[in-house]
Amino acid sequence: MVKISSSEITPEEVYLDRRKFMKGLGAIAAVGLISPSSVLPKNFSGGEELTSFKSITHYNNFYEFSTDKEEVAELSEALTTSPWAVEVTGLVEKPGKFSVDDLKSRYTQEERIYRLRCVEGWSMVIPWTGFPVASLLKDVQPTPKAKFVKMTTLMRPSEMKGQKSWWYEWPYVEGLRLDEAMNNLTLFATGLYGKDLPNQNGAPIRLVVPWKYGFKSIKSIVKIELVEEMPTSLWMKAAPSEYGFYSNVNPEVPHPRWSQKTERRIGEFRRRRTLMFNGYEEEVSSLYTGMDLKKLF
Ligand SMILES: Nc1nc2c(c(=O)[nH]1)N[C@H]1C(S)=C(S)[C@@H](COP(=O)(O)O)O[C@H]1N2
Ligand SMILES: [Mo]
Repeated sequence: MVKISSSEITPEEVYLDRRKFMKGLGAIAAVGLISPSSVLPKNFSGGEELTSFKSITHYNNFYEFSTDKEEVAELSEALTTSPWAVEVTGLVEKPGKFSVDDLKSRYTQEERIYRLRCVEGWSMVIPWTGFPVASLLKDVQPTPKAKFVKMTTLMRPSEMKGQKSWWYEWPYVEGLRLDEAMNNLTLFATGLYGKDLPNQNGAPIRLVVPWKYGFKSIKSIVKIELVEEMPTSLWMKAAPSEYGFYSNVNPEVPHPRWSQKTERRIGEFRRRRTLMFNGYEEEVSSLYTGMDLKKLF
């Protein structure tokens, strides 16, 4: 028998092996011995092939480190992610500061496979680990006045060299309408491929909103604020004619400088068609009834 040293096994292989194992458990669950939901990761990608761990962790947009996607992995090693606290504040009955360890033990960590569509026209399929944003929001109890959730990335130019650039108004800010944040798909990710979240992907905790362009999924969050008015994101300030608050994936609404009809799945050669709401129409379209979808961007 050929021995494989553990250093030759990629995280991807370990993960896929574990999933095979869990599928086995799923079969046992089907005969009623254990509950299937406790062992099978939820797949919201339509069974599409996962993007490789290598691509997910070496082709990154994280402007706090660099605007060069291939440089982010190495530069982000400088980030200290422990200890890390997330402050929840604003229009809530129960504000508080939560350590990431606390959040991870308080809320069951689920696996969710989502497509990620960047506004630049590329996409990936990523197996996240995390918990619904709704779980945390329910616990802090938003007051009736709260209409939006504003989220902020860490500000630490000593470790995030990109924050020395004057092009952007740091720190990175993003936001959702409260009902968007409460949607079942909206996730706080704390890991991917069954491992802790790599720094370049937004360690130790980042937002994932799979029906919106990737820039809405803010990384390395330190503050969550419930507010009455629509927050202004970093991208709305940087280029108001190009980036709006909603930014739902919509193949019919071109970016001012390029079409959004197609995308390149990382690892594939031919472009594929971009789907309305990135393929999550069934889950989220009711959030926007009565709104002009062409204007959302
Ligand atoms: N704080 C912060 N969050 C961010 C970004 C960023 O530059 N800074 N880039 C966004 C963009 S444009 C995309 S496409 C995704 C990329 O996530 P990934 O590197 O995990 O694939 O993160 C988003 N979140
Ligand atoms: Mo992006």
